[in-house]
Amino acid sequence: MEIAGTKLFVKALIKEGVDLMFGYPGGYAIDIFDELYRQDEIEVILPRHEQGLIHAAEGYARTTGKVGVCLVTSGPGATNLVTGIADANYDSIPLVCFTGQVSTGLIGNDAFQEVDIIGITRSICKYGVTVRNREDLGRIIKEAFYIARTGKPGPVIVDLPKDVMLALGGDQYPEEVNIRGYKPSTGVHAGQLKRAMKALDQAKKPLFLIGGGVNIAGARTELRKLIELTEIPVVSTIMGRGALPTDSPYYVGNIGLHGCYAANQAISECDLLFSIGTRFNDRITGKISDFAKHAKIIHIDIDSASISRNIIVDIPIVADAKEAIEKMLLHATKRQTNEWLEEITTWKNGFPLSLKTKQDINPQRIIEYINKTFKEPIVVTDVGQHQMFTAQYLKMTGDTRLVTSGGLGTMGFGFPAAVGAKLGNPDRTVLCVTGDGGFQMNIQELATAVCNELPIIVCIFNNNYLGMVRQMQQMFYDKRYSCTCLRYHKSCDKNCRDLKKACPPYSPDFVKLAESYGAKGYRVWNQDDMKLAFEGAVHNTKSPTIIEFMIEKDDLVLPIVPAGNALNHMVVNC
Ligand SMILES: Cc1ncc(C[n+]2csc(CCOP(=O)(O)OP(=O)(O)O)c2C)c(N)n1
Repeated sequence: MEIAGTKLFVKALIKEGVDLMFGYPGGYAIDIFDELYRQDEIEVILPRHEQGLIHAAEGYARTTGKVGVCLVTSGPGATNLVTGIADANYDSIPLVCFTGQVSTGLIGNDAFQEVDIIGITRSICKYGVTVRNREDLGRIIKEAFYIARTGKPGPVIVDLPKDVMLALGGDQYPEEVNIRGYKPSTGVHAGQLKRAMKALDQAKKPLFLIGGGVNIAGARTELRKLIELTEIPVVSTIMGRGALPTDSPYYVGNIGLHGCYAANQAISECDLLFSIGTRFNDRITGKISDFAKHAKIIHIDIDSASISRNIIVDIPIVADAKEAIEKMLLHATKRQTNEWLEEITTWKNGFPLSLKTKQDINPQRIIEYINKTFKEPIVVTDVGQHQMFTAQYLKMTGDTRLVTSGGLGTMGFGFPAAVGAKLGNPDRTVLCVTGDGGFQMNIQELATAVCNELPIIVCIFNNNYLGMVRQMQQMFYDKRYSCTCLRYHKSCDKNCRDLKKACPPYSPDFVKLAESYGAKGYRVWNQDDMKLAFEGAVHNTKSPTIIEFMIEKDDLVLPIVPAGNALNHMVVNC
């Protein structure tokens, strides 16, 4: 039987198990939306901006393990996805993004709303293709889902010209894929694993470094077993947080630019670094020549291209983290790590994480309240100081999740990603920790959250500044606060260096703004307000609650490794 491309599209999505997707229509996607209108199996969520849409798809994918599906129109609809595509690519998030396109005969003609989205995104996605013939449609969609979710997951873009979608063709959707040149590796090289385990046995100061790959592979249980068995200490990247509970006696902390003292010190002093599922990006290595300089390095990663790219390793193993850890469990033995653990404890006790602030209400207290109140929440952050505070203080036990833009560091990610996370996890508490800057980047998604009755608790850390950049200016640019004050008015002194000056309030008023969308809003100045606001939020089960925390304007995220320095050259106090 011959059916239109649009009909095959819907059939394909159903076959792929898609029950929820994110869409924003337009002239070159209208026929597909028309087809989606006629069916009941796939729910289509309408965010208010395509950037919000793709971050929502990311939040959904990051918290459900399913592929996030986007459908937008051509031209501006497609270009509005670009930041999210890059974001998903860096953090290895499986997405299939369908973009409308002008008819094949018009491609290359500078037609209305035509952009070469495949060309634009070539360097920031796992795979991208324009479907030029109706007969290729089913195969390409099948391949797109397969590529997005296998190997190192990532975003795939499928560009759908209007005439292809309207053309009639076969109704078959393939059952299997066979892609020449794409064979995601499976299996673990036994010889390499043996070498790695031998090195682990010989080390006096062994250390595991856990990256996001462990969480993506769903290898938490296996990792937890491995650490209990070996008693080897663990440091993590932010993306690897939660793989081991933060209250485990073997968990040291995050490493990197804003890593904790003991973790950065442990990297610098260990004699064997066993890293799993991280690509050693510059934010975690600091000065490369000094990174783990006393250590033999073992690296397990699913992506062969990330091995020895930034850090030259001694024993490379290309493998899925879960499979590799399962194999390690067969050979692992308890290690004598007491002395090494004691050394680490001395660093931990000597330089615990703390925030020097006199204010009653501050980031640390807020996160501690969250730790105390919510059982295994999903905490989604935006990007900035609040993100680092969350990464430092959030307790991760059980299935608590931290969802954050790790690789690209995308402001505006947090709130829409929380929308996607809540849609994918209706029964779990979803909190979004964001800044007054970042929240304003995708504030329009309040409408999406209200319309879909999503009771997300949004905690805005309002310091009136683009705090993370302001911190760098304060510490390293002699307090020249160029373009970081969100209260700046054209009548202001351009050279103002007074962070705490009493200035007229900025706009918007977040409480009124929440109310204008049909959400709830609270402003919090002290701990009593905080308690009331959170209690109110818990009872508000049909719409988001915005809690605006009025925090200090000059708080600093410490420690910090100043640019170009080795990890053990941290500024701990200011
Ligand atoms: C899209 C985007 N633009 C700019 C930046 C650079 N940047 C990183 S953090 C930050 C400040 C964030 O300010 P805010 O959202 O208020 O959070 P805070 O740091 O104050 O907690 C900026 C501008 C970025 N990461 N992403």
